[in-house]
Amino acid sequence: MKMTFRWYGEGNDSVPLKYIRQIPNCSGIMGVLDQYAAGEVWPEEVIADYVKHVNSAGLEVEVIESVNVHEDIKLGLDTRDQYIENYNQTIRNLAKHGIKVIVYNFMPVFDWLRTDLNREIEEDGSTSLYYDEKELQGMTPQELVAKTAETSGGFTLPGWEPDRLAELDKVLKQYESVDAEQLLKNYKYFLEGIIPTCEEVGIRMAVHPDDPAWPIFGIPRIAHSQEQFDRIIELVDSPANSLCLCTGSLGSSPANDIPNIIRHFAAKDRIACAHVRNVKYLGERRFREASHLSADGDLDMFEIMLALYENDFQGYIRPDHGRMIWDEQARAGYGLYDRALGIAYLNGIWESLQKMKPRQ
Ligand SMILES: [Mn+2]
Repeated sequence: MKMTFRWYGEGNDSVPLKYIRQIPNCSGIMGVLDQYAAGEVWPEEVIADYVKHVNSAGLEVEVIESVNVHEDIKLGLDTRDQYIENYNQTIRNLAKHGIKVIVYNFMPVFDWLRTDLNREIEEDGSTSLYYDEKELQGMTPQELVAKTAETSGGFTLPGWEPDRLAELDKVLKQYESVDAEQLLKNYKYFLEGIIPTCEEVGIRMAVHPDDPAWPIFGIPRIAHSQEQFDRIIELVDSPANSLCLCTGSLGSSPANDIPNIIRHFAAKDRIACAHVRNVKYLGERRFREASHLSADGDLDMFEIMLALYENDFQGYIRPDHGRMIWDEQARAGYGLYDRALGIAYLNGIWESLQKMKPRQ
């Protein structure tokens, strides 16, 4: 495995590349050019400069997270063909500069979603991201967008790009006629349009699971269980059509057995990258994020790393959302300290596995 760290770009991240380079075993970043709206082509010269800049800090950038999918593609509108062609051009441009994996998601309207970005954890005074379905039910989508923006501390949030939510009322209306089966058909059309390009240039697409792992506001979601991912990888049967196995997103539902899901898809070589973090259940569809340590949450991080190790996982891995600790001011979930602790911990598990349990 290759250990990496999510980074939002110069001037857009509280963590400098220099600090990331100093985290033990961290060889690269999962990067993004978020100045481009969904549907726009990422210009080759801008990608070239970006990769050069990251490389000059002693880090690789072989994973991009994310290239957002235009809403018209998810809705299956006539305009989708142009957006798919633009996506293909971005894939080609990224491949020319060493990118191997593109993370994306196929969640309609909203990406990941929480009801509180700064929930205090009483035991230790840190804060973390928090979700309560009951609170969500008392809010309109518009109210949730407003609250998320107000409490983000001035940082832009991935998946909450202004362009994505600018036409919220209109887009919500458009989805009234799209059910889960139609969404899956639109998804197939998208994959059929881009996977041949990926195969040609050596890029693997990695779909991120829905977060949380169930439909919200009555909008369909189709990527949050083993069965659903089986359907997705069969839409176009190619290693280029792979998963970003996010333990915390899938793990928001106790119904998902994460180590088993990893074993299932790793054996098929369909995990291109992994986000590894923990989650703490507080009740029915109510959870908060925890430190990476198994004992602090409800996921067994040893079993998760073991499942990757036993399947000789060669992909990219990164810690995921951390708590905000030591008075750090950063983008919610994406401070330096707790994610660096997460890496140190995952490194420790991996080293123990290597020394104690040689692969058969
Ligand atoms: Mn994730």
